[in-house]
Amino acid sequence: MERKLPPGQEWVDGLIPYDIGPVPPLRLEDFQLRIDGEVENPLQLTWEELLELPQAEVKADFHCVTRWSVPDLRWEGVLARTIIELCRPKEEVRWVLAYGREGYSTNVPYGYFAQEDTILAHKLNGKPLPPENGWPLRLVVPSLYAWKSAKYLARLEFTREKRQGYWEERGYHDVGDPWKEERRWDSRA
Ligand SMILES: Nc1nc2c(c(=O)[nH]1)N[C@H]1C(S)=C(S)[C@@H](COP(=O)(O)O)O[C@H]1N2
Ligand SMILES: [Mo]
Repeated sequence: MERKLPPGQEWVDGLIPYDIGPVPPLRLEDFQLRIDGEVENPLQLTWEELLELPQAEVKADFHCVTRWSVPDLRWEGVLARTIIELCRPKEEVRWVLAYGREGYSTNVPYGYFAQEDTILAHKLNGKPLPPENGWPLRLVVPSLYAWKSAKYLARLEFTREKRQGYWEERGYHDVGDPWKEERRWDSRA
């Protein structure tokens, strides 16, 4: 079977960690995931509560804007669609801001967040997420470049207005679809 590679990408064997800065330590008993913004039912989930939600598995390729792609990563966790059912975003919601506990943020168009393969992952290839890949929880949006997959996930904020995250403020694309090569805001497909 031939595997499709987005334009301008090359296959590599494994993830190459990228971090904007040091990540504060965390004890699982102190873990909190805030889900707020324009939603009918804001949530604050503990680690135990997260694990009690329906669990799912997603197999997907991972595409970094720096031109490497990793095939067939197996993520396990809670689907974004499960989170959407629980928090019930309002009709006007167009964006989801994902925040890491070290201060990272990224804006994800709601339509991509709501894809069936978007997952809040706590396992990678059958093992707990390695520290450098976002332990204990990361967002994975396989349909977008990897900078949209916020590691060390601490909060999801649903908004109607666009607010940019860390890389978007520095010129990267608000959408970031690898099949359209939406690398920087001024990129041409
Ligand atoms: N919290 C957080 N998430 C992040 C980043 C970051 O610096 N902090 N870097 C992003 C970038 S630029 C990429 S390419 C991927 C890399 O994922 P990896 O470190 O698991 O390979 O994580 C994304 N998510
Ligand atoms: Mo990246």
